[in-house]
Amino acid sequence: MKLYITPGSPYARMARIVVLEKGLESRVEAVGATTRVADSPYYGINPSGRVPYLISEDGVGLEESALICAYLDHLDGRPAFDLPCDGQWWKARRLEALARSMLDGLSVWGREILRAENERSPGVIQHETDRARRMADVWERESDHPLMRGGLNMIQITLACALGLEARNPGFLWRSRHPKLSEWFDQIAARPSFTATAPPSTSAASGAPPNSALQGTRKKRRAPERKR
Ligand SMILES: N[C@@H](CCC(=O)N[C@@H](CS)C(=O)NCC(=O)O)C(=O)O
Repeated sequence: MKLYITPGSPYARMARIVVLEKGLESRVEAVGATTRVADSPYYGINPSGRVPYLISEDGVGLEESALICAYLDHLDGRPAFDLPCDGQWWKARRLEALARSMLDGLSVWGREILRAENERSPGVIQHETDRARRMADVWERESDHPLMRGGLNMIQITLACALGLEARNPGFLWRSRHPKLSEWFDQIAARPSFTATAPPSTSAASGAPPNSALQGTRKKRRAPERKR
């Protein structure tokens, strides 16, 4: 099987983590894809141009991190990361949706700061900065949930890949006001599958909200957090 990835993609990281956690390294080859450029040869493989993308054992291409993770997790007939099917199912799906929501917002923010400086939208960056802060508040409360403390599952993988974007976005400073979440993240980030897939940091891009946007609302905002 071939798994198309980029090193900085949190969605591809989810699939890479499942590969490592399930011991599938010998069956899944990670292949670097060139995304977000005109005429990339990768579009001939995956027309959407997104990663992750898995060419499955029977040669069928799969898109979407959740689907790819589930496919890989089920290969041995003993899925480990599925959410519980009992009375906990809706609660688990709710948490998974919250984690996905945070990840999606952070990805929009990350994409924005990778643009050339004169093409970045201060409004988008501010909006995503605020969303990320609110979502970190939610997770500070939810990180005690038994599903977040028990065995590794898709909720935990999704949230940890979202929080791991601190390496890609210097403006994503969530730790100091979220000590429980920070402790939760450090534990999960120490797993070998997480350290092996840690995203490269981007020092060139500034993830901080533009000054003008901060100044316009300064009275309502708390001081920006410092990264530990
Ligand atoms: N919903 C998709 C999102 C995948 C996604 O947006 N991947 C980004 C990288 S983080 C991408 O490939 N972007 C390339 C593009 O937009 O052309 C998933 O869960 O797999």
